[in-house]
Amino acid sequence: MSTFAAVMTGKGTGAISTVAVFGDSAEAIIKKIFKLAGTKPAILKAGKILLGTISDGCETIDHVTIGCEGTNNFAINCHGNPLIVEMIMELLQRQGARLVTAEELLAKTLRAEKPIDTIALEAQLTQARARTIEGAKISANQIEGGLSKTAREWLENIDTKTAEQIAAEAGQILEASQTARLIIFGCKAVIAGPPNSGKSTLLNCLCGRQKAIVTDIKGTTRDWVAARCRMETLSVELIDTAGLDEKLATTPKDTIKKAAQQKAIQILEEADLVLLVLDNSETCNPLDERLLEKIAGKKVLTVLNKSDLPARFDVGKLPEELAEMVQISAKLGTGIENLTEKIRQVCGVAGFDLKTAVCITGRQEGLLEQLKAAKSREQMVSIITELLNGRLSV
Ligand SMILES: Nc1nc2c(ncn2[C@@H]2O[C@H](COP(=O)(O)OP(=O)(O)OP(=O)(O)O)[C@@H](O)[C@H]2O)c(=O)[nH]1
Ligand SMILES: [Mg+2]
Repeated sequence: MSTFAAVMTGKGTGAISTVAVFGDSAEAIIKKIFKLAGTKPAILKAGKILLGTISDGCETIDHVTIGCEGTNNFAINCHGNPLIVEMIMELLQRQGARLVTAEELLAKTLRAEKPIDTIALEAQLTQARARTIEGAKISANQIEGGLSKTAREWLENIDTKTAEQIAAEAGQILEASQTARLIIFGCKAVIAGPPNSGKSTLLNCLCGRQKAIVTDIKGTTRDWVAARCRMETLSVELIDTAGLDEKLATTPKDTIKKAAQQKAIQILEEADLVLLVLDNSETCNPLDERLLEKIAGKKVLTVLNKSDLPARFDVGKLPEELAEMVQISAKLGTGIENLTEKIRQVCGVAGFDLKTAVCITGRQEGLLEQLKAAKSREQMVSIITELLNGRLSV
């Protein structure tokens, strides 16, 4: 093993940043670049926190504390200016440390502490990136239980279980994983619909501030506007898009409106959930063909807005796939609690058991897909072994 260094704190300016140094020569490198405050030489004993300076030759880079976390395992806590962090990283590199990502370094330290399977390692790393506490819990539950336990049980019982049984269990895990991923990594909800239906008003209402411009002019929103909000266990990135109207998309000369239309359609492709906002006070809510095409097969919730105005829209005309509906007035803020509850239901997160075995990385999902299709026991053993001991993908 060689020596590795990584910035463990987030990008940008903060009060402090932490740089981890781990590996064979970590102690030797720290001894070269760190000078203890006072006159005594530094004794880098595990469990100690030392105050001093990091220097490049006779030039002081920063006043820091060094956490001696274990043998050849140190945390340099420096000031949070990215320029200072960059100088320390460059110095460490010149001293022979290999610069890696925080995840890679964490994986190396965890593996050095005790033998750990790849699923458990991926779960520990994902835990740090979860957007909600519940998401962090789902990840934590995969370490000893969850997918890690299921995979070990599959191997133990490989002679008694049929390929069909394992395929069915893998299928269930893959299905639950879709919901788990929304809780762990958050949900991208695109607000779409015809012009003037109240999409921007809804965005502002859900995120609690005037983020998007609202006017009574059709085609107000051009570029998309995004805001993040919490709906209990769900962290939702809301994206307000330009009102979709086939006429606007084909208007000659109006390049900006055309571009806005294209962007809105493109954003729909990335949506985990589509909030289709319609105007209850209009007899006609034109449903753009491109919109219907893009939302086919997606989670869709129809939001019938402007419920404070007399009802003119005949909801019976809507196609079957848009029947899941909730009525609100984004302007008055009525029906919003019901809407957020419906969003959680449509996403399947309401009542989700955090102990369920799930995949939390693309690597795991890919292997479970292969397992579903595996025919022989040898194939199944090889896939499950890869699942437990393969290369890390986080
Ligand atoms: N009465 C009533 N008016 C609303 C409601 N929601 C939005 N409006 C009004 O409808 C008009 C259009 O609202 P926007 O939020 O800009 O609509 P939009 O869908 O974003 O429009 P585009 O960006 O042009 O596609 C504004 O005058 C809003 O004040 C509502 O619940 N009730
Ligand atoms: Mg708008």
